[in-house]
Amino acid sequence: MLTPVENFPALLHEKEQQKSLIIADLHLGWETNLIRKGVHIPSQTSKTLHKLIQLIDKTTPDSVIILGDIKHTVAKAELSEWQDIPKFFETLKGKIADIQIIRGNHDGNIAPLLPPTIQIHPSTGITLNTIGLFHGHTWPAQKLLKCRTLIMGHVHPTITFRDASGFYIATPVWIKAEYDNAKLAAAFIKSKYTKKSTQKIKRFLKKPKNNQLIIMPCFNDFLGGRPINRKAKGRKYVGPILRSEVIDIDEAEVYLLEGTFLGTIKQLKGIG
Ligand SMILES: [Mn+2]
Repeated sequence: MLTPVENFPALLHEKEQQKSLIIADLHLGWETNLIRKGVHIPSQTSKTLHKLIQLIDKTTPDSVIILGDIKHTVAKAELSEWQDIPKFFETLKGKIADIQIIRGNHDGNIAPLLPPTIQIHPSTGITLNTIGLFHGHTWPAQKLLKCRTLIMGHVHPTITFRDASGFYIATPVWIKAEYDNAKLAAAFIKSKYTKKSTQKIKRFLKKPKNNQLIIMPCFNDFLGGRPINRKAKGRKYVGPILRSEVIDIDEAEVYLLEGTFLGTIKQLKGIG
């Protein structure tokens, strides 16, 4: 069973008494990027940690799985990240033993910052029963094609509203889209053609199935996102799955973190 945790950008997966908490896009250390621009904001890492601990206390999971972008700076680790990130995970480890990380595009050199007991998986993802978990900036691994549900981060979806007096409100949202498994397999073959993988994938092409893709809201409260209802003309969606047009993004459903269904992306376009 897969359920969103009310008022949190998190999913809880339960099977045979095993509970896994799934979150995405921590972007720890984003504040340091502003220092170069002359803006000094005290580290916000402890607030993100506090929120995660609150969430763990509420849901009592056996494991935590983070779908990438633990840190914010892409290639190397900034000095403050060398202090903040190890501290973050040492505290988290005291709360929960099983912590698993799927690498995001911001997670170059993340390993030395983490306690050795934390498992690091490639960005192409892992499977959890019938669910596939990956970051989203690259194609998922071939084994994820057989999953009924795919869950990714990377996009940081938000929705913006503008009222009559010109005020803007932006809020993080969930996106749930249906996709045809056969179309996804076809796009996968086109993107990374190898004879070996094609043989194995061909059976997916014969069995079109309606599966679902869930795009997770960003866990970090302070970071903005991409307003999905304000896509500028000519600007492409992020990540190869959304760009492949396997997913009819206009028909994707949008939900607030407290659970309210807002409408499809097509219906929400133009209100921001
Ligand atoms: Mn990312």
